Amino acid sequence: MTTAFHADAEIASQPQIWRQVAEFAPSVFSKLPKKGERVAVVGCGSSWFMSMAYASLREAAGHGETDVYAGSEFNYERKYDRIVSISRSGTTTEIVELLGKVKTPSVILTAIHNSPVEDRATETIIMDFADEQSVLQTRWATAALGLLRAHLGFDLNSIVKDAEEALASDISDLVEVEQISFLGRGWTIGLAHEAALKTRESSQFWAEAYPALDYRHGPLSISQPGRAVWAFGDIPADLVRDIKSTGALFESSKLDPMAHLIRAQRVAIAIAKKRGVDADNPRGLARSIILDK
Ligand code: F1P
Repeated sequence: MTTAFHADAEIASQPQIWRQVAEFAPSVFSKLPKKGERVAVVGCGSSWFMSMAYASLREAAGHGETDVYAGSEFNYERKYDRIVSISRSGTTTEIVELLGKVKTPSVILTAIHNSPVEDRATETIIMDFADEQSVLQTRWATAALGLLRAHLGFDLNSIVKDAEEALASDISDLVEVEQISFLGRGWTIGLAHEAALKTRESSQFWAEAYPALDYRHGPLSISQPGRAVWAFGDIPADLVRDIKSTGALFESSKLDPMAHLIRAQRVAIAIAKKRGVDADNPRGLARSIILDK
């Protein structure tokens, strides 16, 4: 299948979307957690993985303790000053229910106006310009994380060039492998999970994700020629050596890790095309998971 997917155009639009996010971000900074607040970040699927990345970055930046939960696994016994939730659709059942139950001040980051989450959250940030036609989340995920990075003081405009480079780079070797394990450290662990989810969703392809140093605790056994290990951000030289000695293709990059994720999105779509799978409509997935009660 060589047809273009909505996801192709959405992935390619990321440099432009990141510029828009950089311009939009200061207008909503007052809705986001203050320095020193104890925060929980929640989301499902891609929105959970972006939550993971943000939580790690926020705490590392000295903004305060920041926990992260999949929407279904929130710990209602813990006390937080604020809940940050991410949901492109604004209709995901776990997030709607969670925000309906808690009394904690909350802010929802969504792409949709007048959604059920908006009624339940204290504050709403709507980035409709980053919404997507594909069921697959690509630019929404990086726009959401980009906004939160901007609030932590990061200049998104400084990595637009990296995004352009990731879009123009050669991915042909990676499209030929039979399996990919994605690795990260700190905030890039969320990116590794997102990259693995992307390849599973879009092309029903075998991909996994681990904190880099944990990869040696067993998962390394699946590494071999014809498979790939993909690191987001820096990983220790001795781990790179151990990975390379298995004969697997090793991918790493000097690009900003969020821009490096664009390469993984492209690989995911290219594999879908190679396998004749409809990347815009992943098997068994809807744009939003709304559970029957
Ligand atoms: C979360 C999510 C996505 C997934 C699919 C279904 O959606 O699980 O990660 O790719 O689109 O929903 P949302 O809460 O961000 O709308």
